[in-house]
Amino acid sequence: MSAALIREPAWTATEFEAQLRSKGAGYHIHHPFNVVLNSGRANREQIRGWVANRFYYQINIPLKDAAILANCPDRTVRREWVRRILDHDGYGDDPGGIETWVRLGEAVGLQPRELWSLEHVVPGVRFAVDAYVNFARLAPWQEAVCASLTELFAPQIHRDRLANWPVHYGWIDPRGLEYFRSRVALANRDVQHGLTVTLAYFTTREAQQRALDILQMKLDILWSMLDAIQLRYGPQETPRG
Ligand code: AHQ
Repeated sequence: MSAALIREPAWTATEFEAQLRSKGAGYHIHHPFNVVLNSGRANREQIRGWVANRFYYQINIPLKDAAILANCPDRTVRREWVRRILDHDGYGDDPGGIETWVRLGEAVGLQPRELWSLEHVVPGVRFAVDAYVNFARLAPWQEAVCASLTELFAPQIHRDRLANWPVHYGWIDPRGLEYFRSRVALANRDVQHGLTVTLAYFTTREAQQRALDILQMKLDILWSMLDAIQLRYGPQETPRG
């Protein structure tokens, strides 16, 4: 951290949020593999590979969120944060997001046993996801909350899939896309809470820079997952832009 930052005044909440949102330029919506996926140029093996590898991320989100709960002494925050675990693991009659992702797997031709075997998960994806869970276990809970703010940019990526996959991938049963449908509203709810915690906790210019660095780390986690998936499944040469 540069000594100069210590003397800089803190950003206002509005400016700090704008700085966080500006990191969206590095979101994995712009990754060449995602561009190929959403422009209809992915083949079935690439789509199955993406679904099977992202499954490892999905089943680890509740572990990450449970780590945040375990580190968080604030009941008011926990009451809100616990909903994220239930969203993925399910609750009562709601099967949850992990089960909905298994439906996505079936829609692209992956049987539940194959998905749950994790046999297709490539080392780079496992490493990136484990890094995220371990960060949440070891960092102050507010820093792990800040890392979840990549979801500021998630509604658009889900809307893109809902708009493009039925057009380009007629072989995928549209009912399999329910997970993306469910996340648009849930991501918007999640980030309102995550932003409130982040804007309240990182209050000096130095701390605000730390928040931007944490968000960049999480962007790198998502980006490196697609790097590893593309290395395994291609395409080797991706079109510019
Ligand atoms: O489906 C996603 C999800 O449940 C979450 C939780 C959140 C977090 O706590 O880090 N991030 C996240 C994301 C999900 N989907 C990703 C996608 O591209 O479908 C995006 C990802 C994120 O932006 O962090």
